[in-house]
Order: sequence, then structure tokens, then C-alpha cells
Amino acid sequence: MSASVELDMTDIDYVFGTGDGTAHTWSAPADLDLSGTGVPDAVRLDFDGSGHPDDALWDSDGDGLADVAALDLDGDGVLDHYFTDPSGLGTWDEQIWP
Ligand SMILES: [Ca+2]
Ligand SMILES: [Ca+2]
Ligand SMILES: [Ca+2]
Repeated sequence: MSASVELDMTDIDYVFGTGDGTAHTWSAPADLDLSGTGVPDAVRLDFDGSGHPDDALWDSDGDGLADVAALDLDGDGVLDHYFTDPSGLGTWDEQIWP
């Protein structure tokens, strides 16, 4: 790892809500490259509460705010379900793939 890697670390904001109108915005350094550009653009975390940080929130358009939740629901290490958060309330309830 060279020192220049640190310059590529970008904080990504993401919103989690409970669905009752309460939403919290969090921020974490991007540590995953989901778009394949070589620059980290997603944050690894345990989205589904499985106990493993095998899910990710992805800032697909690079504006600093996560807009896609990528989940590994079957625990095989490969992200397999993608959701967006059209309400902006952090409920991530619109499945876009598969
Ligand atoms: Ca998980
Ligand atoms: Ca974004
Ligand atoms: Ca999987």
C-alpha cells in the first residue's frame, strides 16, 4: 500500500431509518470498489444483521451519498440483492435487482 491510497479514501454518507420517520445519517470511509473503477465507492457493513459485514452501501453516482444497498442475503460472500431508498428515509425498500 502506498501513501497515495489514503488520498483515495472518501467518506460516504448513508441514511438508516426505522420507517417511522426517524432517520439517521452516518458516515464512513469507502473501503470497497463496487463499480470497478479502482476507487473505493462503497462502505462495507452488516446491513441485514447476519453478524457479518458482508453487505455494502454504494455511492453509485459519486456524489458522496450512498444510493444503493447491496446485500449478501445467502451468505456466500457474493452480493446478490440490490435496493434503493426512493423515500430518502433510509428504509431501503425498493428492490432493483434481481
Ligand atoms: Ca450481513
Ligand atoms: Ca450517490
Ligand atoms: Ca450471496
